[in-house]
Amino acid sequence: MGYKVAVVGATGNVGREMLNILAEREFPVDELAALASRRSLGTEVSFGDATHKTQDLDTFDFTGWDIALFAIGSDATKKYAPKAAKAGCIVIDNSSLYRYDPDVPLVVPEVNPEAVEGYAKKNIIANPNCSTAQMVVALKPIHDRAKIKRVVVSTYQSVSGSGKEAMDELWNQTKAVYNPTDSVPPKVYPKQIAFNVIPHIDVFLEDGSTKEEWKMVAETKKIVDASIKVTATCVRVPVFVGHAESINIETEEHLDEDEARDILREAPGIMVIDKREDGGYVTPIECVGDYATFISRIRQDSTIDNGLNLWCVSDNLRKGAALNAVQIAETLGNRVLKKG
Ligand code: 11C
Repeated sequence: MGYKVAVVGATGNVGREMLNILAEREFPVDELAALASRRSLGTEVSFGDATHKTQDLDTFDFTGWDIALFAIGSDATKKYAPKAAKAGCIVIDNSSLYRYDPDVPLVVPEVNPEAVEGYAKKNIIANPNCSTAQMVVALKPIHDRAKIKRVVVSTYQSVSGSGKEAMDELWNQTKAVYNPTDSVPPKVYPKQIAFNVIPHIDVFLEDGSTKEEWKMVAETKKIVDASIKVTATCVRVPVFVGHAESINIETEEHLDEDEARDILREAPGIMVIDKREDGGYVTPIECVGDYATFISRIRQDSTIDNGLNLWCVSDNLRKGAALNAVQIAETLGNRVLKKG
């Protein structure tokens, strides 16, 4: 016997990936509901070899459903997640709405799988922001060995993190650069994204940081260890899929770069590609469609006593969103629900 699973926001970038990954990983689904807003009603989505017509989220009754994977914005989540949770269905939510709620676990299964057991207070488990998810997978094994004191991270984030409209904006602006009569003014982003980089993701906060940067700080503390200090600069780059991060790590104990490479090689969810030669590292375009968090350019930071630098790349729609959500469902299944 398996699970009755609903995917909420089944026609979006992340919802479609959730359906692909549930099928690819053979999650034990007995019954599937692909839910969407009225606007996308009746759209067909693929689940393995089958095709499902989307059903109306607004009128759907979650009673008797085991798990709902939510991939809709915070406003819609606020309306529908409590309804599903109250009906007894466990919500795994990809929005930022519940991430900082002390009664809601925020889970990356390679890092804090045990946290799923705290789901019952609200019947909700939160999925972190994509840029946090891949970073904490890399930080955890280093923290366990040498205790991380401080992290300085700069991100290079792809436009798929802002949805399909942003991908279209990059595509159309890129074409327009070669055909200037088709000028495409910025709409999703505050400045042109084609052939440019923009040091601004999400809204500005009072201290001059952005919400994306704040999320990396707050979520790392909740998932890994509240004592870790993080400072982040988040940048949008003209890449369709795949986020990259340059991470500088200061540890309490000394960790040699070779040992760090070995530890990362053994760690769950990580693939180390680190040859000190032309092309001996991973770039975003190579990680698309993959499950792993790729680590390259591991080296000592000789400006401090105990410092390491590394380069971290992952598919933001997979490890950063849909894959992590499905892994949470798997962890919940193995540790708590035990069906299938
Ligand atoms: C981006 N990280 O790349 C964002 C997208 O809090 O789940 C995901 C936002 C979030 O724009």
